[in-house]
Amino acid sequence: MRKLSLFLSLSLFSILSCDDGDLITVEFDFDDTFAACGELVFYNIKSDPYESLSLKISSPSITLDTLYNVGADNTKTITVNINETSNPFNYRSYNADPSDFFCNDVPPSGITITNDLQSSGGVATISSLLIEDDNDGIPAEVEDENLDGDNDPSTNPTDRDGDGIPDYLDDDDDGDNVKTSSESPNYVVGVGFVDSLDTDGDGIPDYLDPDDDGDGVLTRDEENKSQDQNPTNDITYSSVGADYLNPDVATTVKATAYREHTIEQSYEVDVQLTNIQLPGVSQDVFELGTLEDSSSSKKRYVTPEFP
Ligand SMILES: [Ca+2]
Ligand SMILES: [Ca+2]
Ligand SMILES: [Ca+2]
Ligand SMILES: [Ca+2]
Repeated sequence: MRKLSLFLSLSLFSILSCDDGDLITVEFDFDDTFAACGELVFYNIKSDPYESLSLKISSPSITLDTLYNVGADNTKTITVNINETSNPFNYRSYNADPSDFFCNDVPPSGITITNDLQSSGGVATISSLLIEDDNDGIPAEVEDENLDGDNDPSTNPTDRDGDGIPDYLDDDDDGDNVKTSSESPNYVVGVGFVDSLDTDGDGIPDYLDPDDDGDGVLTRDEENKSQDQNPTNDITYSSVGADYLNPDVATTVKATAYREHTIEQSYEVDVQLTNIQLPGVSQDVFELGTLEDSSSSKKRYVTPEFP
């Protein structure tokens, strides 16, 4: 939890005193995540005591989907002018838990606002960042050979199977139609790769080896039983297992396509307030925090063009 602080003048609150003349510090103890609802309210609530910070944005052009619609660099920044009519920012205190106060058409009974301060101005800067990952168990920075030395997997990206999807987003890194997560790369955070599966013992781990059993037939072309771009269900000898891991079965039934790839998307939306003007408050920069909302996790699906 990060503590958010406002400097309030003695004329408004007489809670703490300090040596800086007429300024005092009040710590609100709000969490560094906030919620969203409607079109569009951001709010951060806390208990003990019951308080909220909220920013309403009344612009049809600004919705959560707008904020997720990032540019080619996976970022977006929007600024909103805070005012007392269409885009109000409020600090409120309550006599009871305000959890149901926001996002309800019918205001809950039994909750009374005991103090309501509204900013007469200021600017809200909303910053969006999209982070994508293949969720294959290997961290993005480990999947990139970093040939350009900038530690950014997205620049000059490594693409070892040449399917057009960089390895850090590719859930089938060797393009053999067996997902990396099913090829036992065995990456342990803080340790590295531990006994990555290498079926044919050629020094190339299965997740990067297009011919896992070393029988001369590409794994993706060991489609002997069902031609469904899935070598894991082609089993001639049940006592041995899948043909792509059995060097004694070397029959070529060519794959005709890549499998669909899934790319996980995570949107981070941060709101920073500058020059807010609550009565008696003087604070240049104020972090509302990071949005916590189920809509910020998405997926996209890509099926690379087959060679
Ligand atoms: Ca990968
Ligand atoms: Ca694979
Ligand atoms: Ca191998
Ligand atoms: Ca093979």
